[in-house]
Amino acid sequence: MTEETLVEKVRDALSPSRFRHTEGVVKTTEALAKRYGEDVEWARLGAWIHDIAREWPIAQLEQYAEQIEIPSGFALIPNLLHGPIAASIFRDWFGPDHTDVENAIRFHTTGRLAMSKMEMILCLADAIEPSRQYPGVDDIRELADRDLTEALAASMDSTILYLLERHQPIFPLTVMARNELWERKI
Ligand code: DGI
Ligand code: FE
Ligand code: FE
Ligand code: FE
Repeated sequence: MTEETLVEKVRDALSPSRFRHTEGVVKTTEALAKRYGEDVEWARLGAWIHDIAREWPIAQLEQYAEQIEIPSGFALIPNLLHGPIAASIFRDWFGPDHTDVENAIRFHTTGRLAMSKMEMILCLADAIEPSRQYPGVDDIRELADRDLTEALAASMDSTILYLLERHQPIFPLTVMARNELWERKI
């Protein structure tokens, strides 16, 4: 599948505002891939597809999730399912030989332990693309240009804070990823 075809499929799947978010993620992913020496073309494809299932109704997410392998715990928080589902769609469309991009899509919401550069780039780009607005985002954008690990650790702090303030469940893998990223810095 070409990038052009993928973009049209993503446009069909998303509201205009989430499509704009995705365009921002593609731009930011490309900049980070160049900055940190990752494959720009594959990173862009991962960014285009990362939220393709984001607006599916919960019933559709859960039905699809039954057909594929879902990392443990993801099914408890429906908001986390769109990553693994998008990863599975990516594999269907682009084949089984791009597991690094596939995992970047799969774990873009949560992060995980021992993240690859590709995984870190997509996860961070999702959090800092130009249309994202939350307290501290500009500091994280600045950090992103200097230090990928520290920027991602800071963005996970911000996600965890956001969830705490709303009394939402916090996915343990995100906490483990966040701890490990800060440890890498010490
Ligand atoms: O898909 P996006 O909106 O671009 O962003 P995302 O994939 O990072 O996050 C999707 C949603 O999942 C967002 O509303 C925040 C939420 N989320 C992320 N991590 C956790 C979480 N929700 C819970 N309950 N627990 C988490 O650890
Ligand atoms: Fe997402
Ligand atoms: Fe995210
Ligand atoms: Fe996103």
